[in-house]
Amino acid sequence: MAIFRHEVKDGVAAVTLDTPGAPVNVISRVVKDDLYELLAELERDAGVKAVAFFSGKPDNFIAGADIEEFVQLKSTADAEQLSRDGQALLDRVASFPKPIVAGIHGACLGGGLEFALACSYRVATDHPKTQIGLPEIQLGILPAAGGCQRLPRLIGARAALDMILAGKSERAAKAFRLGIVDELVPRAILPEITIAAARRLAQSPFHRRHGGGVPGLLLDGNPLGRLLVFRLARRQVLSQTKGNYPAPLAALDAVRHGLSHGMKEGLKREAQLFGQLALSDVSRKLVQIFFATRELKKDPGVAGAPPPAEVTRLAVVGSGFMGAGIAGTTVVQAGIDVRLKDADLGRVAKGLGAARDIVNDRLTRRRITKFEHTRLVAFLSGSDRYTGFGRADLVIEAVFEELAVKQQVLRECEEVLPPSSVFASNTSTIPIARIAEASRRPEQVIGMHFFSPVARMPLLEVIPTAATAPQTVSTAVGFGRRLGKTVIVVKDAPGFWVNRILAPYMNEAAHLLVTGVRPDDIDAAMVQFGFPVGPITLLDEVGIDVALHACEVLQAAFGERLTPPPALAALVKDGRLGRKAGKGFYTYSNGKKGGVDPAIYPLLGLQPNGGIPSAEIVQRLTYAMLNEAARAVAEGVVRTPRDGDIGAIYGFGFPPFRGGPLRYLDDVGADRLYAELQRLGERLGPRFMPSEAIVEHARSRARFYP
Ligand code: 3H9
Repeated sequence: MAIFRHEVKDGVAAVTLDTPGAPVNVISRVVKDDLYELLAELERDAGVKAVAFFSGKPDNFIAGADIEEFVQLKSTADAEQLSRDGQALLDRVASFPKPIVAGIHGACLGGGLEFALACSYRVATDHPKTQIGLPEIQLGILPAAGGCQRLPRLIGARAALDMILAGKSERAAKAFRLGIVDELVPRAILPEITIAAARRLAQSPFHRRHGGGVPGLLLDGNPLGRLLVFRLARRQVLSQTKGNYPAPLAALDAVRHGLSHGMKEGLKREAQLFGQLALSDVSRKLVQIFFATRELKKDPGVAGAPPPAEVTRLAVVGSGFMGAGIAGTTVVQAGIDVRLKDADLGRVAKGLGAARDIVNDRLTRRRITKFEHTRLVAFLSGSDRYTGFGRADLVIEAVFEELAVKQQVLRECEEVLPPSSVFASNTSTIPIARIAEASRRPEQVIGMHFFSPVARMPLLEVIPTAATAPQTVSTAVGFGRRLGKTVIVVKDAPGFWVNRILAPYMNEAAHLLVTGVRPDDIDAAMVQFGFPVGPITLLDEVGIDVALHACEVLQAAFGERLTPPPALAALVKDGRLGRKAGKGFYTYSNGKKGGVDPAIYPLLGLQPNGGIPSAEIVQRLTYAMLNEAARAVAEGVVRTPRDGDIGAIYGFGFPPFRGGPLRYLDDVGADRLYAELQRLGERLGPRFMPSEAIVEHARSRARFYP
């Protein structure tokens, strides 16, 4: 079957790209070859005066260059050539003697947008599925089929750098405002308007409007303004990436070089830089994450599971921060009825308000229309009784973290739920099997551990017990995915995966604190390592009381190595619970975090000292985590190292460019880790002693990723 098909009508060739058997269109070698052939044919055909270009995929225009091809690149020269080939093809498109108009609906990303930029004109649908962007930076590369040259020329350097360096995609309306898209239309009339534009351009090629707006013109128009734009962008990149990601700096270089030395030189620089980046360790790691995430999207969570049961109505017990977050996220993402229950109507009202805030936020960000907002809000309802639970396919409890309370809720739910429905607990500390002991149908009981804030955190841990039925697993996994979460299925063991490996890391941060290392020094070291926030800030965000409770649970399960330093309890006793209390390790004023609060020192009974080198902070914290991670993998807490790495990246922001803790462990080397842990253990205590798993890995020279 052909990749391209076309028909000519009244001088316009309407071309459709539809890669047979593929879920999305990507620009692969075959697509490139066929496009050359097609263009030659259209050029020869005197009956063709203009071209209108569409995708045959329902919600995808072109998802970019084929990422599968990057993995096979063996040398920087090959990679540079791949970029040059892409640039040559798009040169052909840009200099085609007849106008080419792109009719865009769905994702138009990376090489897909670069193709559209090479066209003479772009019409896009105003549909939410139409997302336009250059996400290459997220793969550790840069737009290398002319994107670093054409986008700034179209919309100005400032706006182009905003898009390229963030790697974020934009809605079509924003792309229209920026000047990337020339016309914004409802989906139903995309073909007509695109064809009409092609016909118009064939008669008169002058149509352009300049993008970038007034600030764009002022800044881009003169060399001094441009210098300022680049200087600011560089500063911002360095402050965000701490120099850990080479791609944004390379993209800056490619854009700047092109604007200073002309398109031809810019393209050359772009290709050279792509050559270096595509083979870099950082890019390889980020591409591995792309593939791992994609595999997880298709993984039912348990081998041979029946398809998930359909969830058309969710019930949530407990309308606190988590319960409300789950309710609001469900409404926004899945658009189904959600019933929220709590002990009294005051709490229910508060929870419904918080859930509604999540829907409101979508409206404020213009992700939904006012009409959709009204429709979604109507899905939310609440009660202080179990009314409405009789029709719930899934109930998620997010009540107080106490076994007896949770078991009581489970019993009450089972009185009213239909026989087929699934009961899930959002506990982070209680074994699911213990909760299920109160159930009459434990095969339908499971853990669904969301992270806070639910609307923003991308990970969900699903925790079956030995008694959980496979379909209960696939239902929980499928539902989590509908909420837009990346889902890992983990073992019902204390702390599950994320908190289990986070605990020794946080604990070690606390040990450093109580020896007088400054909180901001600890945070700065870990942010420089690549975490989005440091562990002490994280303690303040999570709540020092919550973190301490989680540590105590793990200490009860695993003993001494996870014992938190006793001094932390003094902070909790003082009501110093973190951001939510307006005071923690740091000061907070009007919701804004300030500096370290000196009041913590007398509470901890110490004076800050000169501290220790940041390399040592990093080593102690990360090695404590790696030791525990290896142990948990050996115990089967995660099904694969892939799940473990993705869980750590999406669960608490383990630096993606390091590939996750297990890939990082492979990079450090089990033998080196073993030796260093022994050294730390002798100096700092048995909590550092290498786990059996590390001993075994070091002995057999095993790797998590062979
Ligand atoms: C680039 O363009 C570089 C150029 O500047 C220059 C080069 C010289 N390649 O996510 P989904 C697959 S870099 C290969 O489940 P959704 C995906 O793996 C590229 N495969 O669907 C999956 O396969 P499978 C810049 C790709 O609706 C299937 O399509 N572009 C690619 O949730 C469905 O994907 C990007 O970084 C690709 N480029 O989301 C965009 N894209 O079914 C990356 C998708 O076998 N892609 N696949 O598992 C995305 O962000 C999302 O896939 C998209 C659709 C939003 C498009």
